Amino acid sequence: MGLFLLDYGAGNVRSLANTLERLGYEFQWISSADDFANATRLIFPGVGAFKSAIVHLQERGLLEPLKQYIASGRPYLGICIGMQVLFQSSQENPDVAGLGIIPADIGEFDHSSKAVPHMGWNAAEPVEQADASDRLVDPNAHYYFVHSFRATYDPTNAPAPAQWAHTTTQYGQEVFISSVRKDNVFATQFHPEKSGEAGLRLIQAWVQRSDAQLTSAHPSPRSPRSPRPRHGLTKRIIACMDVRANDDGDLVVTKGDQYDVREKAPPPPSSSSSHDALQTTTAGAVRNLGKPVALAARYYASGADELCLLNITSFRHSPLRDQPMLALVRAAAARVFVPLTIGGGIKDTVDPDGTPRPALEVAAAYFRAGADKVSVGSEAVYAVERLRASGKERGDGTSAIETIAAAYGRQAVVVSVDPKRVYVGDAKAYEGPYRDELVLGREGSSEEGKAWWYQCTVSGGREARDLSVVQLAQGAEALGAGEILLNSIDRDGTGLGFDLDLIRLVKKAVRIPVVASSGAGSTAHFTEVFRETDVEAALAAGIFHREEVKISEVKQAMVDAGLETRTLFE
Ligand code: 1PR
Repeated sequence: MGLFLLDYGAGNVRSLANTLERLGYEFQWISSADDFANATRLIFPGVGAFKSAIVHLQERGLLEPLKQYIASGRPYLGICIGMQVLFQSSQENPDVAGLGIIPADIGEFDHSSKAVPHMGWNAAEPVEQADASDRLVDPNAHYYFVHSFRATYDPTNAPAPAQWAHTTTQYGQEVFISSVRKDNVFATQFHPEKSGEAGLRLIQAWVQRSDAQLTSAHPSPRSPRSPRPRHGLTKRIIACMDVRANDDGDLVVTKGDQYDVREKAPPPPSSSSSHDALQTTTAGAVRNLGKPVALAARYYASGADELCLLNITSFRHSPLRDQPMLALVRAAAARVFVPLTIGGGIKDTVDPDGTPRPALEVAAAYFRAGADKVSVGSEAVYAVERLRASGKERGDGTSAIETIAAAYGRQAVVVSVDPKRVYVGDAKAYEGPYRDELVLGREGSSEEGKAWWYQCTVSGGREARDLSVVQLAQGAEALGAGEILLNSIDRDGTGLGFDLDLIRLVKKAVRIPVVASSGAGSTAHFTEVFRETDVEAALAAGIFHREEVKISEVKQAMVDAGLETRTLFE
């Protein structure tokens, strides 16, 4: 079988390649127009911007051959941008034309009442009356979406694109086309290669079916779908691994208490419950909670919706020289089929021989290794400081956030924030610049009568900056970040629960999704953060590493609390 992948040079095609390898399929890359002649099945995965996909195809002379391939009737699977390019145009880049196979335009999600991008796991409901054996998309599963633009599903006013709809999905009060299927064309707005076992099943079914089985029957009439009161986007649970070299130079998963990752006390009794958890027991040594790839595989198997690997000491040197970290990302990406965020050291650096290494190049190395998103920490603080000093609303296009978002799309850029509380004494007497951001301790709590603001830090909390968390979050959003990973130095490793005041403050300040992090100590802390704030995801580290709480237990508690949740049996 001539299975080919079309790579347009942006985004993480490694994920799809890993998926096909895991399923045992051989494939080749389309590297020139001539390769289309040998293709009997073609997959076009895409992330990033509509324009960059079209322009890359044009520049490499692949646009016309792609159109001809599709017109020839051979099977085509498009993913995300690989679906959007089938349309006439996109509001994202109105100056470029799409392939025009589907007679409609892609528009932008309405930001006014929900976070955009639409990021996370959502359901895909079939619109055709096909029998189950003909379906490629499982109506009982959730799939991973990440996009800001969508094709509206509206059979009454736009019947032509609706005829293509295979499934629809609801985000906020908008119903959009989440997969299309007609003749030899099948394409998904979601990422099956990042959708866990459900996604693997979908790709396997598409590759295995014969051409005749893949060709859809004559389309049936489409009925309108009214939005339901609640959409199906689930609350995400993220397992985070802070990675650094231990004193022997091996990369290990470590975990701090308020960012201090060294053993303090005399050795604890040997209470390790996992063969992965190799507790180092020497006071002063870097805490060792296990091997990164083994832990990543364990979290994937137990239902984590996303994984995060932070190289917590990479601010000290150039990550491009850090080959063990890149090897680790490659190995993890080959074993986990949910989104992977990689952070640490994403900034402009200079090699010892004087060669400049822009942040974009560092990020590109992580994407090539298998990252789906990169997380920018210290560098985001400096970029927002520069933006504020310039007095302008927009950056000059040179920051790490801007350059990476321009090349890979804003959904690929997470800004990791490390704030710390600064207590100010009497709130009424406070005359500093953060008056509007002061949080007052709640009545009846141990903090009643206290007031504080949240100060940003860099270099893993080592240096405090003259910038508040609200200023940082808003500045990062203005520069083009797609998500905020909101840590709390005060709560990190304490098990006291998420800092709800901090989360509410930041959530109110931005429209992009926010991930609550730091302090989870029980399943109740997850249900609490989702009920008490409208945060999109919650992240934990220590309790998962030490197996005090399992991800499956968190998911069960969420189901019991009536929260939209992706469960493991999918
Ligand atoms: O500044 O771009 O090089 O990025 C460095 C990254 O490393 C930042 O994302 C920063 O948050 C992280 N980092 C740096 N030093 C530490 C440290 O611990 N000494 N870890 C560190 C941050 C916080 C979370 C943690 C949650 C949940 N770790 O990642 O996983 O607090 O923990 P819990 O559930 O156990 O409470 P750059």
